[in-house]
Amino acid sequence: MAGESVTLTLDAVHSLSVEVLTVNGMASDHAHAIAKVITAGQRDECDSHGLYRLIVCVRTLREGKVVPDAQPVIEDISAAATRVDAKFGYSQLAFEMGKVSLCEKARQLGVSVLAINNCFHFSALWPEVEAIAEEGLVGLALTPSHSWVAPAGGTRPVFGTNPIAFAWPRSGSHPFVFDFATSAIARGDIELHRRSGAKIPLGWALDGDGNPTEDAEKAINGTMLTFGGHKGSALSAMIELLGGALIGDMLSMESQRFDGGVGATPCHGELILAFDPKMLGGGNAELGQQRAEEMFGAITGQGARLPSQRRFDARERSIRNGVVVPVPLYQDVLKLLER
Ligand code: NDP
Ligand code: PYC
Repeated sequence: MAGESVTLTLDAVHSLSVEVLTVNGMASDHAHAIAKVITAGQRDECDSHGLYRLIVCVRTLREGKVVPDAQPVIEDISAAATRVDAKFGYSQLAFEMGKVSLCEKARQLGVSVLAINNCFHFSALWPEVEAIAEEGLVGLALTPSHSWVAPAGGTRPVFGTNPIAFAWPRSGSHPFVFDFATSAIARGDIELHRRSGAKIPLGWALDGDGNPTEDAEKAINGTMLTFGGHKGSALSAMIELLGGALIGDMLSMESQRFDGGVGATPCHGELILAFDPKMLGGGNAELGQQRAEEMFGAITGQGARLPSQRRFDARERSIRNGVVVPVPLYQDVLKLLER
């Protein structure tokens, strides 16, 4: 342990995550699936969705909210659509099960949709769209959360932090991936500011009286804002509709009520789409790839960076050197081993 941080190997992050979850009652298959995305988050230096998430997962377990050994049930809705009922377990196993059918159907039909219902969802979406891109398919994923975010022009929460993620496969390099909350920032990031006592930038949130705030504690107890004003607000509403109303699942406001003030992981649905460039490319998918590469080159050629490049660089570093975890967070995670 050096100074304010501790360095852990990726194997150590994974084993610690599995141990924390199983000691707190999570079934082994779920614990391993969750540990995999937590390790990936920590590895890619996505601090708001790495080891920190164990704290909320354990609260969700201890409060008896999540079904720790839920067995997802897969349903073939139509030629193009698959549903997985997560049965009020965490989302990761449901995604792993549904992905197989999602990808098979996209290859048969050009496009396919996966609806996951009744899942507790805490993770970043890029692991899912990257997994679809690894299959040579284009991926799009979105999900509601808890209603923490005001619509543009309002001051009361309606929307979740509602992330949307996209991946485009590229030969010989990482896929093109973006993944962002439609709030100005993920709530997890504000929680990390609160933990460290750091100020937040204006534009992220309002305090309880509806005034702009730089205080993370006031932001947590107030209202978050969308990114890009009315544009983020409309996208966020779309995510409520596609990831909730369309697929027969709860909106963020309902997820919040379902939580009953416990502060558990949000519980709702998720919508994931896959597109097959070979099927949709008009007989010349290669040309589509060349066009995409020309655009990526025009972006990076002027010194701008592609989304996810920071993450991919962090991934290489972490695989080589392990991950650096602040001591207070490491200690809080170790405390979760005590029942
Ligand atoms: P950020 O604002 O940190 O990043 C959003 C995206 O923009 C990333 O793909 C990032 O790539 C990219 N990006 C950032 N800066 C630049 C730049 N200068 N040029 C080009 N691209 C850039 O993310 P958010 O705070 O909005 O979200 C963080 C995570 O939280 C997401 O993974 C999201 O899925 C997750 N989340 C999950 C929720 C859930 O309910 N499950 C709810 C809300 C958020 P890079 O990573 O390389 O910087
Ligand atoms: O960081 O906004 C967030 C978040 C919500 C659910 C999981 N992460």
